[in-house]
Amino acid sequence: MTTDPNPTDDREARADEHRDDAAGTASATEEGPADDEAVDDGPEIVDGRTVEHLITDHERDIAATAEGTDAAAARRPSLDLPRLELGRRDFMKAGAAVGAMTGLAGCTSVLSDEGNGGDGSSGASGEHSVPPGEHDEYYGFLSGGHTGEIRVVGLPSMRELMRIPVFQAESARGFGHDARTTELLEEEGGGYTWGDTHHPRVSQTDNDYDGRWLFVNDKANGRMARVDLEYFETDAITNVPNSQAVHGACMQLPDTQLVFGVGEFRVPMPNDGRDVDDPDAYGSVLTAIDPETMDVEWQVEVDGNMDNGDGGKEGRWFFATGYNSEEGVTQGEMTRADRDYVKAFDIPAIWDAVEAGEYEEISGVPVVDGTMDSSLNEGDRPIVRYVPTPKSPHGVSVTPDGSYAIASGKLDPTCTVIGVEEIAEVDDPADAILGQPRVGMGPLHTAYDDRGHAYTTLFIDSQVVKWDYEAAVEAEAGSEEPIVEKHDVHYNPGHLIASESYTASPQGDYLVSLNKLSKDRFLPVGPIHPENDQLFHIGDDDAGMELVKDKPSYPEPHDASIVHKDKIEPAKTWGPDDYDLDFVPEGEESFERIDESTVEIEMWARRNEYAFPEVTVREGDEVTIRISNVETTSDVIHSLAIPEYDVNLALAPQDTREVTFTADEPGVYWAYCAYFCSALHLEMRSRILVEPRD
Ligand code: CUK
Ligand code: CUA
Repeated sequence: MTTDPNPTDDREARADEHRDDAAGTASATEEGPADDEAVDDGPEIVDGRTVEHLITDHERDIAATAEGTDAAAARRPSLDLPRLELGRRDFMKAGAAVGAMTGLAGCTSVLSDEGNGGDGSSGASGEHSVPPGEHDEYYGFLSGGHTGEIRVVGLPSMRELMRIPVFQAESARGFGHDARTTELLEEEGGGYTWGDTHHPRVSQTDNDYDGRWLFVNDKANGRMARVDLEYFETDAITNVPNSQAVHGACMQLPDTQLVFGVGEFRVPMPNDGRDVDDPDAYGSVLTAIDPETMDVEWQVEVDGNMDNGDGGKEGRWFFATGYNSEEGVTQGEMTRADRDYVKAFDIPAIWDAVEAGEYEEISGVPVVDGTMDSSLNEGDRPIVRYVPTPKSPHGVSVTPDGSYAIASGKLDPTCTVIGVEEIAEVDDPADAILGQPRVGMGPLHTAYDDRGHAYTTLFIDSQVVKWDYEAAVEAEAGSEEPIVEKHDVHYNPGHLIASESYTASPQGDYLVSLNKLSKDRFLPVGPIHPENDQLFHIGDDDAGMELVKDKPSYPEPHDASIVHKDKIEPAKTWGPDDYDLDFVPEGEESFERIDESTVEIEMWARRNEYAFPEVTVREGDEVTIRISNVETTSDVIHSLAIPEYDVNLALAPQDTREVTFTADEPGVYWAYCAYFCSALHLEMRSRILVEPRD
C-alpha cells in the first residue's frame, strides 16, 4: 500500500480538491516591522569559542553541579554575551537553596515553591486532582519515543490509561500476534521490530479535533502510522520511500486533507550505495500522504536537512524547520554556517506542479524539485520559500489564529515569528519575519493558550517561558519585553504541549512540559532514569503558571496532543462489521481438516470456556484458528494463549482474530486465557494435543 505510484487521474482529482480547500487565506494580521537585523550574520565567537563549545561546556557543568561538585560551580562560566546567558541560572538540585541568579525583566515566578520542588511532593494541588472514580477532562496522547508506541494519559490526573503499540509487537494487546496486525507490521511496516515515535497528531475537521485518527511518525525507519481512535489500535503503516527518517509529522488543515512527514536525514536518492560522498546526490523530502488510503501522494525535495513541521490553519502553507544548510554529508560539516532556514511549502502550488507532470518519479513516487535553484522556485509562485533564520531552528508551530509560524531557535536564544499571510506577499522571504524575541537559552518547542501567549521550552535553562506573541511583533528583534513569565521545570524540557494547542481554539488551562531528565525527582531505579512529565495549570494569568504534578515517564515521550474528552468516542466493544473476518457465534464452531497437513478451527471464547475443551491435531499440521469473543459486556476480555507456539491473541468483546502456526512439536499444550476475566478465569483452558506423525 505504500510505495506504489497512485493512478494519475486520482491524483489530479485530489489536486483539484486540495486547491479548493486552500482557497481561503489566513486571517488578517497586523502589519509588523520586518527587521533587517532579524537574522544574524557571521559566526558567534566569544573568547575564541563557538556557541556549540559554550553550550557543551555549560551542559558539562550543570551535570556536575547536579552531582554536587562545587568545583564545577566555581568554574561555571558567568558569561555576559550578546546572545548567551550561560551563567544566568543554575541547575538546582530539588530543595537546594536558590543559587546565584540575575533577574530578568518581566520575569515573575522564576522559582516558586512548588516549582523548586521544595516539599518534594507531586500532585499536591487539590484543585487539579481527579478523585477516585471520576474521569479526567482530557485525553493526552504521548509518543513513546523508541518504545515505538503511543501512551494515553488522562489530564489533569496524569494517570496512564492505555498504551497503543504502533511500531512494535506487544503481547498484552495481542498486537503483532494475530494474522492481521502481524501482516501490518511485517508487510506494510517493513518488518522492523521497533520504531521511534515523536509526533502524535490527532485529525481535525474545521481546525478542531474530530477524534477519528491519530497519526505518528517513525523517526528510525522512515514510516508514518495511523491509529484508529475508535478502537485505539494502529490500523495502517506507510513505509515512506526516499526518506530515512520521518521526523516532523502533522497535517494539512483545516480538514486533514493530507498528512505530512518531514524527512530528516538526507540520503542519496536513490539510496543504492553509489554517490555516498556526493552532496548533490543527497536530498531530504517532505512527504504528503493521503489520510484515508495512507498512500504517498507526492514528495518535495529541498536543500538542507529538515526537522519539525506544522501546517497553517488555512490549508495553503506548511512550515518545516531545518539545519545543515551547508549540505554537509558528515556531522562535522553540518553546523558551520550560522544561518539555516524555515521552509514554507505552498501546497496548492505543489499540487499544480504534480498535475503538470513536473516531477521525477523515484521509487514509484512523484518527487517535485523544491530546492533553491529549482525552476519551480522561480517566478511569482515558488513552491518552497526559504525563510532565513539563525542556525538550526528546531520546533515550529502555527499560532491558533493562523497568523504566525513560530520557530524556536535551539542554538540561538530567540524565536522567529514568521507572518503566514506575509509569506505569500513579500519578495524576499526574510521580510516575512515579523518578530524575534529573545526568550532564553535553548528554545525547542512552542505551544499556545487561548489568550495570545506562547509557551516555549528552554532546554538549557530548564525552564518554560511564557511570552506574548503580538507583543513580540511590536517589539524590536532581540527584545525580552514580550516575556511574561518564566518557570523552572525539572529538568531540561524537550517538547511541551498545551490543551488543544494545535487547533484554532486551545483550551488554555493545562500545559505539560516533557522533560528529558528527572535526575533526583523520583526514587532511583538504576542508571536509566524515567523522564519527568510535568503538568502546569496555566489558566490564571494573574497567578502565573502553577506546577501541579510530576509524572515519571518511561523513555521517552517527545511530543503529545491533548484533546478534550468530548471529542473522542471510543468503542465499547468491537463491531463485527469492522473487520474482514467472519464472527464465530456460539453453536457455529467447527474443526475442519482441509488436507493431510492443514487444519482450520473456528471457535469462540466466553466466560469461562472455549468452544473446544480439547483439540487434536497431527505433528506438522499447519493450524489456523479463528476465534471470536462472544461476550457483549464491555470490559470482559479474553485471550487465547498457546504455550510453546508463541501465540497470545487478545480478544475484546465481539472481536475476532486469526492466527496460523505449525504444530511441529508433538505433546500436550494447555491453551489458556491470559486476561483475568471471571471467577473461573483460571479454569478457562483448552487442551491442545499434537499427535506424533509416524
Ligand atoms: S523532536 Cu524530540 S524534543 Cu523529535 Cu519534536 Cu524536539
Ligand atoms: Cu477468559 Cu480469563
